[in-house]
Amino acid sequence: MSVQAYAVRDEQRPPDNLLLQVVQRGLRSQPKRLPSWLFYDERGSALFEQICEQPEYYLTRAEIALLNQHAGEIAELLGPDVRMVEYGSGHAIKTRLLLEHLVTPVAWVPIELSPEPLRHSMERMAGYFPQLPIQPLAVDFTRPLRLPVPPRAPRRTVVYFPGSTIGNFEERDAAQLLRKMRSEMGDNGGILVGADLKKDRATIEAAYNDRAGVTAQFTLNMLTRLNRELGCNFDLGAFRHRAHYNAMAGRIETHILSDREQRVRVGRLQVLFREEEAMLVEYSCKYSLQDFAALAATAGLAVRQVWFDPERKFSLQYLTRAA
Ligand code: AVI
Repeated sequence: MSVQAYAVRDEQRPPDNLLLQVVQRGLRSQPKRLPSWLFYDERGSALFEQICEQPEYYLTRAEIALLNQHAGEIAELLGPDVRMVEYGSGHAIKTRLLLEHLVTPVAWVPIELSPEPLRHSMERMAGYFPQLPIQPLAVDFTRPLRLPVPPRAPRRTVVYFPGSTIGNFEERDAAQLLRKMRSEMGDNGGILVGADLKKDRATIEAAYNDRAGVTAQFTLNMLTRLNRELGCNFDLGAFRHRAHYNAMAGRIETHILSDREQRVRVGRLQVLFREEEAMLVEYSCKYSLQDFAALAATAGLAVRQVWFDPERKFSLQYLTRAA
């Protein structure tokens, strides 16, 4: 394994009181909203893995099917001596499928805020690719990055952002993130980004309302986390999950609904929830090819190639600098 000095850098971790500030601000705003990154504590991350296995959640299976079919072609387009910078530390299967086909990759740079998941994916990947230099970064990928110096000069830096996580950002933030990737990849680089496609409402809504109730648990776990980490007193039995497809906006909007009027302690703040009041916790945007090309264009990028899974539910898009 060639993990550079096991260098998990965490100098960009948020200060301890950030969580309270973020939550208080979100619950003071009208309508109430909380950021979706709050889902991902240890239990939330485990629940997300379970979501990916639910029969209704087609995204992960589609993306893997896509890579099974096209990874060779993708690697050919990217060429040899690629430095792969991955936003999010990577689902073992997806990253592995790509890396398996890359010719003499220069390094894999997984970026993940939490050191533990980062360490796990590094260890897994180092097991599969003992010769591959791994240069992990434990930082928030939405912030400006200082990429580690590669072990040799890459022909191209490719930012890999799988899983349709781009869809969890509002349009303006998604464009800003793409702009940031554009500057990180340099003139000759590219971005390989997963984007879930628009399709019939029933298929999309089922994916976020699985029958086993795993997504509902995942959503409500955010409140459990706030109770534990901030000493809040959310009554878990008095809130529920709702995921609705807003076809006009092209996105799933996930809310936590209050079953009754109630007050909740958040630090020194007492927050009033009215009966049926909805708190927004996540957008999951779905794109047409035109939507995504337009988004890329606002970030100075052009779509060079798009691959689909056999059922055309999901896309992987390769973006480079617009001429
Ligand atoms: C991580 N992200 C792409 C998932 C999605 O589909 O928006 C998160 C998720 N939320 C509920 N189910 C899955």
